[in-house]
Amino acid sequence: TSQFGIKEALTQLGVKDINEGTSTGLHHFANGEILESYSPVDGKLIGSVKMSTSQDYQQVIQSATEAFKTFRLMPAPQRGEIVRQFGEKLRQNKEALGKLVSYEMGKSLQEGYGEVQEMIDICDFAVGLSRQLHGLTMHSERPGHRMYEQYHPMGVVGIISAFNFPVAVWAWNTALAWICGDVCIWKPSEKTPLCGIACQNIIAEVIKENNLPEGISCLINGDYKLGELMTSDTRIPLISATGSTRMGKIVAQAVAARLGKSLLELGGNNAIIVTPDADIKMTVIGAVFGAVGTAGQRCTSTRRLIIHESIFEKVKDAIVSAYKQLKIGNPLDENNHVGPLIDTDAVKMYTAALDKVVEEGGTILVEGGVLSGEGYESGCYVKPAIALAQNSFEIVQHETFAPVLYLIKYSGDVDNALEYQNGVGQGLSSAIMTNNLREAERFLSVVGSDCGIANVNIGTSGAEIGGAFGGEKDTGGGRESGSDAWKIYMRRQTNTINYTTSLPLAQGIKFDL
Ligand code: UN1
Repeated sequence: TSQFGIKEALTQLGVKDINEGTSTGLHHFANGEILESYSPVDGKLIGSVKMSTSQDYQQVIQSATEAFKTFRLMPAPQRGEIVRQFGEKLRQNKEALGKLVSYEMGKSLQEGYGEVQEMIDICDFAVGLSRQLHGLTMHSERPGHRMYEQYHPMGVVGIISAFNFPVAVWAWNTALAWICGDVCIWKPSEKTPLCGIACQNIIAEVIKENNLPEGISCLINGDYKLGELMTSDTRIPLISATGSTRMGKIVAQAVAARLGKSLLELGGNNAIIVTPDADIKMTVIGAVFGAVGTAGQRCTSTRRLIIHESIFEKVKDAIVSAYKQLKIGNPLDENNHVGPLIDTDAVKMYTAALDKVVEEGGTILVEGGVLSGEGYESGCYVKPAIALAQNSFEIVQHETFAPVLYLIKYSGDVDNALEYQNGVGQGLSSAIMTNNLREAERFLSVVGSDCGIANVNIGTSGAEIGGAFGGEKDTGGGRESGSDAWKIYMRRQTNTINYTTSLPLAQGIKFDL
């Protein structure tokens, strides 16, 4: 891997030393066991980090709470300036961080860079937003009264993130939380701890250069037990969690039990509806990237293609032949389209899904399989597969985090396709490929897609940061990133001011003393 400059990237990001036992300092309280990070690219040990104990956790939460006391006093546009500097450092480190993401997580180098680009974009967005944390003013029903609302910083935000976007999801949360005046504690996935250290090193530099308290950005590595400490902690008013629906339900219940707020980004089961009026060439690009990009490990990955029977054969043949062009291999080599899955457990789930779809009566259209031999030593490389299936199959209803695409045939009008599209537990992303205005508008209407994201003539993955990102039903209902997603990071206060010499009551109530 040295030919791809991984060593240099690790050094630049200050991650290399972790392997030699030195702590990053800078707010990384870690006195627990060692967590080793192996690359799915070549199966080699990249480095190891120390996990945080529950005592470490107490120290972290304390310094975060302390940091909040001063950070909340900084004017929002000045907090924006901190985030602007963070975005600048990300630009300087884009190549190194993108490489680390690709090497530790296994996504293609292009996608690794793309992930860092999402971080930079959300910083830019947040900088502008830092001057636009607007509340409304209302006309009071009482004379000589003024009513308005304001948004105040809320406190410590807990971020629990997944392996598949090991750096961007943290940035979507922190960039907004910071301009909102909050401080953050991040527990990254145990599968990508070095990405977490690298990010923490970058922001720690900015914090230091500006003489701000370190507790503004805290990092803790560890397993679900650390997550439990966070979710049950009343000192963390908001928990933002990304991961499986199973995990989200546990988090949601723990946070709700103490009436905290949670922002959940959970599983997807995303479909593209391909109608008789679809542009086939565009459909193939959107569907293939959606299904095999990130080796099918995005929550927005395309899992189902719902194709009209009149064009089924044509679309199927075009997609099957596109799959023949796919190059599977080291994701750091830009000639390859598909890298490895995150680990061998993920490979097992992939294999089990393919067995299951056949067991349920599906037909394999593009054979899957685990690759072995030179270049595939990690055991994490699999062939993207396609199966003809029914929407009602149990396995089709289930989100398998792997490149398995199900083709489903529909007949009649677009409502029948919509029934399939909406006929799953999850509600994250959806798309329709059509040049028919009526079908497109039907898809976007109240009786159309029930997902948080609904696209026309675009695939299901690769959302821009400017929109609110998230989904309904089993996806958890949270919205992150653009639009007004910032509001969840602040507490809203309604203020009524009386500038008269009498005290009229609302609702016309008379109360004379
Ligand atoms: C995820 O998979 O957790 O829309 C997030 C996309 C990316 C984010 C995916 N912007 O595919």
